[in-house]
Amino acid sequence: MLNADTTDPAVLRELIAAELEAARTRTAGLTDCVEDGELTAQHSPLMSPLVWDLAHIGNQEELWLLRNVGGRDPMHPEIDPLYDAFEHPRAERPSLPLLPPDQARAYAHEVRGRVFDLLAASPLEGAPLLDAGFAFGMIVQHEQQHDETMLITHQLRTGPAVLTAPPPPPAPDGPLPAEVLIPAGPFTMGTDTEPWALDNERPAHRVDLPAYWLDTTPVSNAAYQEFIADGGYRDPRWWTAEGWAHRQRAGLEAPLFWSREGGQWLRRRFGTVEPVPGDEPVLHVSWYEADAYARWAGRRLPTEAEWEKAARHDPVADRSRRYPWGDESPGPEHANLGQRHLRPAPVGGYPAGRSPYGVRQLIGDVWEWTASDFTGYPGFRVWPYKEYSEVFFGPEYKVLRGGSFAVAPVACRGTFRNWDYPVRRQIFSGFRTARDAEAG
Ligand code: AVJ
Ligand code: FE
Repeated sequence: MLNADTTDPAVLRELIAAELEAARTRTAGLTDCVEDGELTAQHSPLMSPLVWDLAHIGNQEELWLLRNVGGRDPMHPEIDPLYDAFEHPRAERPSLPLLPPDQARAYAHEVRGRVFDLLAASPLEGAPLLDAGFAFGMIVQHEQQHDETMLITHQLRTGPAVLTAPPPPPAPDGPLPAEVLIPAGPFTMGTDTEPWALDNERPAHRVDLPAYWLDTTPVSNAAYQEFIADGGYRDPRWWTAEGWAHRQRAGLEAPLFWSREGGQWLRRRFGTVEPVPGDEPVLHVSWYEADAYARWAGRRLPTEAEWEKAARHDPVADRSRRYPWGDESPGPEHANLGQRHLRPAPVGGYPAGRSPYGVRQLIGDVWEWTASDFTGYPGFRVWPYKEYSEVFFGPEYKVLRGGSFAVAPVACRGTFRNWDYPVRRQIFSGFRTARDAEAG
């Protein structure tokens, strides 16, 4: 995978081609496994029909690579508004005159063929969109992000299972300390050097934090069940005012996809109903639920700065690294990424992926809710368009960190920031908790 040392254009071209292929193979896997009727249906008002994502992937690729980088004319200007995410909210998309599945596939395929011609002829330098292949990297990440979105649609879909994957590895060693101390001091948050980092990850800046304790692993289903059993969903003491109002209005009683049968918690996972595994990170909780659990536990959610320091700071060299384990691109020994598995790995897994402070599973498994609102870093500059990040800045969105089992390595790093409304829980979201270290 790309790092800041990849400067040879021939190497960069091969790497981009491989990432484009990998994204398209994944897209095909998510859309070829169901009948056309399931591609055009809306499985949840929260999501687009799968066929919308498919053509939107092609349309964004045409817009950024063929038109903006390559200077080509629009292929089908009349379809642009259909696939502009800001023109039509998701709930409306099934009623639009969308390209049917065969035409959506053919369009994305035709765009891709022309993109490979463009890539072969591109110097991959000499313009901001071209340097280090940035626009190609942005489009690769965009497709992978929509692949995660489509996997969420698969999770919301009812009916028999169509996706399969082997289970993730078990946690190899004995009980770990519940939390680790991160000593007080400054660290570098964000990046100026990660070639394909998006605008909201920039610029690098120093942040000084007081000492804090952070959970060694994400919160498990077993721990979360104690919160439920202790009446956590019935006690407004643990909830913010908005969180409690939402809990009541939405009738929340457990994570999304959970059901109770004969004293046992079950969950539906990609079409299979199974007992909730106690040792896995809790999944499909809203920010409000995560925040309430933390308060019940006498703790709080970490800020995103606390999350990033634990994930990136090397206290010996006093520098920030790309990943918890170092600068090396993620391998299967480091993290549960890329939809290799269709579930998070048991808590305490991936010892090779731990951070210098001993924190595990920061990358992969579950997106981790943080206490932080989504805002621009000091010195933020829109790049290359304000609709990626800036239009979402503000207190309505909470930041999630670290990526889930559904995130591709190319779209995940220690600086990567995701965001969503605090009510959302169809996403692959979990959390870990923190507390202040006593002064002195
Ligand atoms: C960064 C995951 C919040 O899916 O809404 C996709 C990514 N932006 N197309 C989203 C994105 C434009 C975005 N998230
Ligand atoms: Fe998009």
